[in-house]
Amino acid sequence: MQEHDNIILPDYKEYPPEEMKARSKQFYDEIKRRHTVREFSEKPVPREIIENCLKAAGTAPSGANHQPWFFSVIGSSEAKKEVRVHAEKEERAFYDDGKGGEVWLDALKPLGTDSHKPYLETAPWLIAIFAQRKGGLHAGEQRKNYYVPESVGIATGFLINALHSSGLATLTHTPKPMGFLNTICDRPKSERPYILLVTGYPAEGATIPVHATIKKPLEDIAEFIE
Ligand code: IYR
Repeated sequence: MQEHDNIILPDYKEYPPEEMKARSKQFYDEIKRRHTVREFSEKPVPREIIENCLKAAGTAPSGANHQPWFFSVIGSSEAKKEVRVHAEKEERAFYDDGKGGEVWLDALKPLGTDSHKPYLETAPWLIAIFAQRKGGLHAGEQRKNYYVPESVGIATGFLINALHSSGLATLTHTPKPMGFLNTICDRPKSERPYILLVTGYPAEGATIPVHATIKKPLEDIAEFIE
């Protein structure tokens, strides 16, 4: 077996059970206020906030700790417009030219989405999240990465949580295919565009679909085998 070093678990905090109950409830109350938003304000968001949220995302667990993610943060009007033009082209094929298929489009009806994606230009930041098939822990390495979709999914969850906690709204957008993001962001072919995360302040009077407010109750999503 290869040599490895350990250190004492740093920064762990144990709380009394009563405090744990209160903290877990507080976290739930906070995260259940998160809703996907499709109407964004143009109000600028300081880059430092996004940087902190990305640092939080970067602490996520990952296969072999290779951290197989890359975040291209798009803030210029020109680049956002380019993203919108390409995304709407794919969305027109999906919604209007039959690519989505009847069953899928039917499932989306309660959301009321269509091929128009004005928020791709309105929101101050678009975060293109890439999944790296190759990389390793250190810059410049080309080692194989492991559990890539799982790892990037977890990091994306951390990022959404961090943005929400900071007071920002998000939208997980996934135009298909998203290869145009590699070109716009100048990322190599070995990186797969994973999600385009739109973030900013919600527009004044922003609405959400009633459908999105329905969350499955605990007994439908979990069981305890005791
Ligand atoms: N990417 C399209 C379609 C879409 C697909 C699913 I699954 C959604 O939950 C929402 C939308 C769009 O963004 O409109």
